[in-house]
Amino acid sequence: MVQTIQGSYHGKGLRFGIVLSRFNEFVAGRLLEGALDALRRHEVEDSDITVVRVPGSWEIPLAAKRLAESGNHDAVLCLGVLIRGQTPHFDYIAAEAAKGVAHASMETGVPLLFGIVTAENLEQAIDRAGAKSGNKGFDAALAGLEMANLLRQLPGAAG
Ligand code: DLZ
Repeated sequence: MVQTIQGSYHGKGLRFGIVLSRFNEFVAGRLLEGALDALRRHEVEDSDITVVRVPGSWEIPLAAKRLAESGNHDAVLCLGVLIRGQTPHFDYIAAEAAKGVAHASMETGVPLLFGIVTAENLEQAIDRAGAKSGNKGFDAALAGLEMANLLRQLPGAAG
């Protein structure tokens, strides 16, 4: 008999951190709305959600790591919007943000979810923040719920 372990989407009693980049705030704000909508629909209490705002996506990993290290969050959602411009900035920031979030998650053992939109232009970014292509904030929150519940069942879980 195959044993399959997977996380549910139950949110009651779970505590979430959200790190939100202020850059491209018009779109980033929609990611936050999407994430909060998903968490609330799954019975996460507002009092169990902490939102931390940082200047840009470059700063997300450090703030997310601090939240993860605090031991006060079952998962941390990393939300930001990177739009390719005329300079190589985009590639540097996107690569380091992705690496940084992955690293911090592995180091702390806390699920850090990658909800940073990387888009070629504003239209693509808007599409991924609640228009044509879903909402990456909502998706990150669902993944966070699932991972938080999954980790409770895997070896090494506290309690
Ligand atoms: C500088 C910069 C640029 C050009 N573009 C973006 C972007 O599209 N999305 C984003 O989240 N942040 C951007 N930033 C800001 C950097 O992430 C960072 O905040 C600054 O370089 C200061 O360290």
